[in-house]
Amino acid sequence: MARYLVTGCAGFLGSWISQALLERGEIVRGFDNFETGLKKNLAEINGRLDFVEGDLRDADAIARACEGVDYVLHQAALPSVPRSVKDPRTSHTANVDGTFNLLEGARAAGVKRIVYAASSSAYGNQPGFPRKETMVPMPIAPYPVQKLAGELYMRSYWQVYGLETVCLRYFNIFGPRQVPDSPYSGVMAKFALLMLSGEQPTIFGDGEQGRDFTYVANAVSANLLAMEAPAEKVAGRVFNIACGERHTLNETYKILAELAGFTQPALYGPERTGDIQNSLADITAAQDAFGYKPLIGFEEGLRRTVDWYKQQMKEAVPQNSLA
Ligand code: UD2
Repeated sequence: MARYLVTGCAGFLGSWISQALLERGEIVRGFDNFETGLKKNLAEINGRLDFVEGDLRDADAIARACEGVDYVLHQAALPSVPRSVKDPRTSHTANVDGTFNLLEGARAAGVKRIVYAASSSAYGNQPGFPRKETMVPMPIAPYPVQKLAGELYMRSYWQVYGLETVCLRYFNIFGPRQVPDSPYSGVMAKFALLMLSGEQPTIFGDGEQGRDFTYVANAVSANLLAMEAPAEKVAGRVFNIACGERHTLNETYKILAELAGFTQPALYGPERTGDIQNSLADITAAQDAFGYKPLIGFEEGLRRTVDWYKQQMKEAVPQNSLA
C-alpha cells in the first residue's frame, strides 16, 4: 500500500489534504512545525495521522520523514506577499531552503512523486488574461520569487533525477481553516472574521483589483488527481488551479457582507506594496492532463466559508458564559 507524506499538515490546505487521504483509507504521515499551522486543525484526524513535528529548514528532520514514503504533497510554506516584503529572509529560508531540503530528502528516500503547492503570484502584473502556464513568469515580491524557485527546483529534480514532480499554481485559495486573525491573513478569511465581529474591513486600493478566488475543496481535489495521473501527462509540469473567473474585491465585499449580515461600507486605504492588480486563470491544462474541474463555485464557497467562521465563533464562547 502506498504511503503519503503531507508537509504543512496542520495548515489550511495541508490539513484538508491529509483528511481527504485518510478518508480514502490511505496511510498518511504529516509534517509541521506549527509556525503557522494550528493544532486544532489536526483534531479531526488525531490518532489516524502519523504526525511528525519538525521544520523543513532542518534537512535531517525532513529526510527522516521522507523514509518509506511514496508520494509527497508539499503544502508547507510561509505564505503571504506582505510578510515576504517585510521579512524576506525568514520566508526565503522556509520556502526555498525548505523545499530544497524536501527534494533532497525525497530523492534519498526514493519517493516516487511530489505534488508542490505553487502560486499564481508567479505571473506578476504582466498583460495577458487569462493566465496560461506557457507565459513567462514575472514575479514581483519575494514570496512569488520563492515559490517560483521551488517550481524550478521541482522541474530540475524530474529532469535530472527522474523524481516525478507536479506543480500546482494555486489561485487565491479560501475556505474553512484559513487563519483569519493574522496581519498576513488572506483577504477572504480576514474580511469574514471582521464582518462577523462587527468591525469594518479595509480595502487596499480602489477595490477594483480582481482575483480568481478558489474554494479549498477544488485545490484538494486537484492534489489528489495530480498525484494519481500518469507520469507522462504531469511529471515536470506546472498547472493552474483556479475556477477560471475573476471577481473584484468590491464585489466580493458585497457578497460577504450580505452573508455575514454586515451593513457597513468598506474603508479604503493605500494600495499594498507588491500587490497584483488582476488575476484570472486558464484551467484547461489541468482539465486536459488530469480531469481537474472546480467542484464548488465562488458564491457557494463564500457561503460555506462564512457559515464555518460563524460556527467557530459560536464554539469559541466559553461554556460558562451567559452570552
Ligand atoms: C497571493 C497569490 C495567491 C497565494 C497568496 C499566498 C496573487 C494573485 N495571488 O495572494 O495565489 O499564493 O499570495 O499568500 O498573487 N487586501 C485588502 N485588505 C486586506 C487584505 C488584503 O484589500 O485587509 C487585498 C490585497 O491588497 C489584495 C487582495 O486583497 O489586492 C488579496 O490579498 P491576499 O493577501 O488575500 O492575497 P494575494 O492576492 O496577495
